[in-house]
Amino acid sequence: MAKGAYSIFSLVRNALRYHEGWPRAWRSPEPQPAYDVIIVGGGGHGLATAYYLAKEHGVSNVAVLEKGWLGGGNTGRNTTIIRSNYLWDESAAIYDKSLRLYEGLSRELNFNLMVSQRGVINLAHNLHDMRELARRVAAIKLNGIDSEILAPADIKAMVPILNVSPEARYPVLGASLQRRGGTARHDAVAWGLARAADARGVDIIQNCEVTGISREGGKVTGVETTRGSIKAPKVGVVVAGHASVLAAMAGLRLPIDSYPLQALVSEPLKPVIDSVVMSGAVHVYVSQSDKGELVMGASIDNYNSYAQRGSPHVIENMLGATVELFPIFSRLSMMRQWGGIVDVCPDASPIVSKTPVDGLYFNCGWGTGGFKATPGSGFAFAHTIAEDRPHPLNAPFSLERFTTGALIDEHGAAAVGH
Ligand code: FAD
Ligand code: PYC
Repeated sequence: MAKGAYSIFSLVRNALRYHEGWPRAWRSPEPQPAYDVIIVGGGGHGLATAYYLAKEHGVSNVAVLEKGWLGGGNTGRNTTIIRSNYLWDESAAIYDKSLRLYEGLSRELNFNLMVSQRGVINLAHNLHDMRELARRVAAIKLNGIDSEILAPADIKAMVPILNVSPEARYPVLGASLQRRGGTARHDAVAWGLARAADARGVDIIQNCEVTGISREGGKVTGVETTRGSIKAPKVGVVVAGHASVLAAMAGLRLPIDSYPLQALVSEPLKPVIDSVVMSGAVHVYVSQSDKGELVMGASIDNYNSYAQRGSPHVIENMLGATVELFPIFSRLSMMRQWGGIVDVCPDASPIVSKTPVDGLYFNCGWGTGGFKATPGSGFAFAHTIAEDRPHPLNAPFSLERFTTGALIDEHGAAAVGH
């Protein structure tokens, strides 16, 4: 029977059983005493790393240890925007690899990630923005990535509810557009990767917090957890906003600052916007989910914190700017607000790297923009761990760049205020 027909049959059968009896998408094993590789962090990047370790390198004696639930960190808290419109060649390579992987991932995982390439529009509000935008579009195109410049009339045609009047408080002078950019359903990404990694033999262990990183003679030997000691000659740490905490467990200090980043969703509306609109200058990004809710986010709160909340004044300012740009939102009610802790490097680029401890690898620093990088990051990090050397995609993102000075400044491409 064709797979599609089987899925429909299964859906109907389970609906008639009041949705009781669905098989689990992944096992819930007890931790084993030892593995070939331990991945700390069950977000999208950790799960993608485990999936590609098994798929690309035949390394499946792997445990993913997650202190809470899968995708409960930034993976399940982000605003789901995917794109690859980055300025520098190094970033373009890894983010576009990721976008290309996303384009085929629902089919590969046989799991609907709801990838929607509806176009990402980045607004320019002043002359400086326009000059910067022209430079970026040219650089992006030189890397073979789709990018174009829109005039206000083109933007209005794509987003009729946007106020492009020259009288507006934040006048829209133009925009860049990446048509291949869009959104993907964040928790589906975690679940699809988890199911596929589990099917290849990876143990996914939730409610298992890593409390220590064990070392002997400069080599990693395993981890201490709330469920006991687990040995492994290789440990990959992928814990986003908690990277510095885990690094300290191994006696390392990372050039990372952790900040809250907030997002919120509105009550559901009929379809009003069918692309993603971002404004780095006024700190607003908006898209509409399939349920009709507007999904919006702000810039980071500008103080360090591990509290997944954030300050009201940040979203108050962001909503003020949103209403200036989209006057029809003025009487809309917001339903939910939350925060995630993002890990920001001085150059707003990630760290995907070996460390001075043999067998210990870190993948972090994706800051406000790592959801789009999930498959690409996992692909490159799996190679780094399996081969004990970086993949060409992540070689520029090693820890050494902070001593050599070969920084990759992507503050502008982050498109979210830092
Ligand atoms: P996470 O999903 O945070 O996973 C790390 C996991 O590690 C967590 O589940 C955590 O519980 C676990 N962990 C931590 N400490 C331990 C420990 N000691 N032991 C075991 N487990 C531990 N990016 C985009 O590209 N597009 C967007 O639209 C976008 N919007 C965002 C909006 C918001 C509000 C936020 C907060 C972030 C946004 N991002 C966006 C950034 C993106 O969400 C992250 O860069 C990305 O999801 C990081 O994935 P991860 O797997 O590395 O981290
Ligand atoms: O990187 O596209 C992005 C993004 C959008 C919202 C937060 N980060």
